[in-house]
Formats: sequence, C-alpha cells, structure tokens
Amino acid sequence: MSVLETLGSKDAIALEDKYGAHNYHPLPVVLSRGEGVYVWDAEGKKYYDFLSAYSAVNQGHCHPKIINAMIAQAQKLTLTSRAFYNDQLGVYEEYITKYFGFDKVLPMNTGAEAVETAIKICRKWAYERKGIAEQEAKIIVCENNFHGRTTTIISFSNDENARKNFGPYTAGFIKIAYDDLDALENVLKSEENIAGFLVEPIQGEAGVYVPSEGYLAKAKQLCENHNVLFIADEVQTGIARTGKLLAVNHEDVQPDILILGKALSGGAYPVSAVLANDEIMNVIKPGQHGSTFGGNPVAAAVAIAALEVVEKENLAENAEKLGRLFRDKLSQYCNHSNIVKLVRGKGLLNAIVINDTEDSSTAWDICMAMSEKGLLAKPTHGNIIRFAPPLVMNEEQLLDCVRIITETLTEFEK
Ligand code: IF1
Repeated sequence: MSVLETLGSKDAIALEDKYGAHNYHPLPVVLSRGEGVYVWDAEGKKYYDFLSAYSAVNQGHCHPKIINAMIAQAQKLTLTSRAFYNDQLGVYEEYITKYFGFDKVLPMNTGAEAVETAIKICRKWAYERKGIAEQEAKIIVCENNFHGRTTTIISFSNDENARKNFGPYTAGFIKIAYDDLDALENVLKSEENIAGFLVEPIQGEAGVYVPSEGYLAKAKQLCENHNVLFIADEVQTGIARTGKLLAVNHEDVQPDILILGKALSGGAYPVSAVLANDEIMNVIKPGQHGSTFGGNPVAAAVAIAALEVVEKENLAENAEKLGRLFRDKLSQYCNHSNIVKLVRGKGLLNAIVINDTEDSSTAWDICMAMSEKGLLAKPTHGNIIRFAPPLVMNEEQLLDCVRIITETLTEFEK
C-alpha cells in the first residue's frame, strides 16, 4: 500500500495512536475531505464543520481562490529563506499593512510564533524607546488567557494542563482579571516598568468570554495614558470571525501591536503576522529576529488570496448577520431548556454553557451525538461547547445546523 493511500477511520486512528504523540484527544472522526462548510470522513460521511479548525478556515475548506494561489506559487518558488529577497513578500507586505492600517508587518508562521514576536518587540521597545531598565520590562496579561503553547507563553497561563511540569517559567508577566478595568488601572498605577498589555479581544479557549461593551476602548486609553503598548491577539478573533474584520473594530480600537494567524491563510498554510507602526516596529534591526519560513513566497501568495476572499465575499457582514440569527435561535432554546444555561458570542464565534459540572462528560457526549447527526463541534473547557462555522455559511445551512444542535440538545434534556 502506498504510504499516501487513504485509510479507513479505524486504521487511521490506530496508526495515530501507535506512532503519534498523544497530545490531543480528538473526537473519533477521521476527516479526509473538506469543501466550504462541509467535511467528509474516511467513509464518506458528510458533516457541517462547526469548529473551522479553531477559526482557521473562516473562508471555508479548500477555497478555490486560495488553493489555486497556493498551487501557482508552489509550482514556481516555495522558499528562499530571508537570506535573499523574493518577488512575493514585498507585494504582500504592502497589501496587508494597507489592509489593516499599519506601517509595517513582521511575517511569521504560527500564532504562537507571532505572539512571541510581539512580546519581543514590546520588550525591545520598552528598553530602547520607553527607557525601562534592561531585563525589567513587564507585560500585563489576563487570567484564563490562551496565546499559544511555547514555554514563555504557557509561563503566563493559569491552565495547569497547559503549564504543569514545563518549568522553569519565563518571568516578566503580571496577571489581572479579564474585563476588569480597575485591575488594569491599578497595575498601571502601582507597578513600575510596564511595557505592554497583551489581551484577546474575546477569550476564545476560556469559553468565548465577550468583555463588557467599552472594555477594549477604555483599556487602550489607559495604556495610552501610561505609555504602555496595547497588544491585541486576534489570532482567533480576527479575519472577520466576530462580524468585523477585527474584534477590536467593534470598539474602533487600533492596537499598538496586532497579532494575526489562523485564517490569515484560510487554513491552507501556516501564516501569521505581527503589525505595528514604525516607531515600534523599527526597534527590530537585521539579524535580531526571524524564522526559516517567515515571509516565504507561498505564504505571501496564500495570505493575499485569503484576505481578498474576506473582502470580496463580505465575510464579516455575513458573520454578523448569521451570528445574530444563531444566538437568537439558541437563546429561544435556552428559555425552555434545563441542559443549556446560556449562549454567548459575537459574529460566528459563539458558545453554549451546558448545565452540568465542569468534569462531567455531558458536553463531550452532546458533541458525539451531534457528530452522529452530521455536525462537528468540540467542547472547550469542560461544559462549554464552542460553535464556529466557516464564515461562508448561508442562512439555510445555518438554520439546518441549528436544527441539528437543538434536536441533539433535546435528547439530553433531563
Ligand atoms: C491547540 C483555540 C486553543 C489562539 C490565540 C494564539 C494562538 C491560538 C487567541 C496560537 C491558538 C489554537 C491552538 C490549538 C487549539 C486552538 C485553541 F482557542 F483556538 F481553541 F488551544 F485555545 N492566540 N489556538 O487561539 O496559535 O500557535 O496554534 O497557531 O494548541 O490546541 P498557534
């Protein structure tokens, strides 16, 4: 059998179990094809994808414009390293900086790499522009954050599962409660050497926590008042997911440093980016940061296509419209349910809270039952199920998904 031959689900799971690290506990579904809002498993069963690879496939699976851009570039030139220029990167850099309104971009590959890059830029700016004593810079982060899985990033996580036994941890981070302006102001007033505030505009992994109206704008103002950089991690909330191009756009906030990833490539290729204006980005000089694949020509071509799709197909407006419809329908269900406590979210980043203990298997069991009915979703923490379909979904498909979700929930009503 050729190594690339497709396997049946059972064999595929067995191989992963035997030869792959056990760093995930996936639903027992083996996917082999994706198109738009649909995925098919190895036996040809069709599903609605209601996770979108954690908001990386906002443009829908295998979007032809993105795939064709990837194929065309991959047949010409895939990687040069940054030891030389390539004819795609500058075009992409101009396109993405104008698209989001910043002077410059530092191209990376994964979200965590982009978060690490933002931390390094913030620290360097603190020492070389703000005048903080070297090694003393501190960055404020929020409780229940998720910014990736590198050693520095999990150093400021409070998720024991993500950080236990990965020490010693990186110093220089102060944790405050999310959506708490007093906590932010108190630290800004009382602590020395604050360089930045790193925040998710909506806390995704924590369970789709949407902060109070005005939180982001007031937090940005507090940072400005204290000459502290406001760093928005839009890896999951960005690229039209929450009904605006960026989640910070709901409050007209322009971050000092913007972090993008996931759907920046439409899920076709690892592409991430850090954007900032010259007075911040120019602290980085040749040889001070980079990566082998960062800014490669395939990533550049794919990201341009992925961003063009977002604009041309009005994905933010669609996410806003369908997100409201989704929450209306699920809120109606909550009114007479004893298994669903509430639905929350913005655009097409939503979640329901299951009325059971955190350690119960109910949320998992509901996801298993929905997969039987042809809809894929997965719990985040314990009793919260995140719902994040591709933003290309239409109203008929969304209502069909609402039917599947509510029919399944009904089976679990006590
Ligand atoms: C996993 C969820 C987790 C992110 C934000 C940076 C990154 C992520 C706001 C890092 C990545 C992914 C990672 C993946 C599951 C998923 C995730 F929130 F999206 F569901 F874990 F919290 N900032 N989120 O959400 O980007 O390095 O992964 O490209 O690690 O299990 P990455």
